[in-house]
Amino acid sequence: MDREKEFYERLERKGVSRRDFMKYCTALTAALGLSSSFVPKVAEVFAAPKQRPPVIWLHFAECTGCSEGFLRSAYPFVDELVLEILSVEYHETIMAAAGYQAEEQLHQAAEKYKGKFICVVEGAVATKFDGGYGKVAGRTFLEIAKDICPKAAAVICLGSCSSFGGLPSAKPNPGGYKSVSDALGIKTLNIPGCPPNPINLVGTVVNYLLLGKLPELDELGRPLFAYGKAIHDQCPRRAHFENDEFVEEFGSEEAAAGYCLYKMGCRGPETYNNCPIAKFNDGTSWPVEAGHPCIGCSEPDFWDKFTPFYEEM
Ligand code: FSX
Ligand code: SF4
Ligand code: F3S
Repeated sequence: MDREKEFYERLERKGVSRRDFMKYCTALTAALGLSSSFVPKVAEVFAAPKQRPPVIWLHFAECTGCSEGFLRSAYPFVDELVLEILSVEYHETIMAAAGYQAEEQLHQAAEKYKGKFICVVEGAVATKFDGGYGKVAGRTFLEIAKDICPKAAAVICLGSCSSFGGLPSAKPNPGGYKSVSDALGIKTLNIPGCPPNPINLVGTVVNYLLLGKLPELDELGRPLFAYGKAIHDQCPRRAHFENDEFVEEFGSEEAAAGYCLYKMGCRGPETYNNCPIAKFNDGTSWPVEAGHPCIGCSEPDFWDKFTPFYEEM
């Protein structure tokens, strides 16, 4: 109870009321496809966590946009997530340790929590020339991935690069970059997007803590709660041009249809993600709402498959 009290006091100091927090938990519960009776339990995962799963967070070939997006997630604040809900043992971007000390931490954590830790991976793995296109501390990404990933209880690929190869694997791909799953021949849970929405990682972790298992996945390893529907099927621009009132406002069906970004090359009909519902930057907006067509950043083969971006499909 004390812990819970402290949690709410901390939130309050950050300008977040209990009411705002409960609103967030309600949205997260709905996003996870759980009934509203789960809302107090979801809140409890944040406020009074019973266990803190150890996490080793690896970085390979990427732009670190995935961590950037995650570090900017408002709820839970990243310090809550790192210190209270998860126990992040190794994360190159945010850990204080560097050099030899950091390496030691990685090896010790992988041994100490063998079979128990969650391995979060950002970035693709170079496979040609013995993995020579990417190294950390003198070891190739491939060596590190082969060493750490099989020791984890689960491997979560955060972002399109680790999930599907993403930008580093775009043609001509001289380093032979591949997804973690293809490079190692293992199954991974994939949270694609360039960058992915942090709420989908939070949802996956909450699902794990709440129900003791990872969420249900599609055939590409993506949690169905987030990637079960096409962008186009949730897009307000579509709702608008199919909406009589909107057609009336625009004067004709044709003019209303012009509001849709399909002719500007929108890949919404081929892209599975929850951007229209979850949105980014604390639910402020998402690409199509901001006036830019979806470029299919969370789909396999994103880049080669969808370029040139502004050509109609
Ligand atoms: Fe890739 Fe993430 Fe795009 Fe960047 O770590 S999915 S290039 S947002 O940073 O991996
Ligand atoms: Fe579909 Fe894109 Fe048009 Fe939205 S803007 S309705 S996602 S094609
Ligand atoms: Fe990416 Fe399309 Fe969403 S470009 S962020 S999947 S709207």
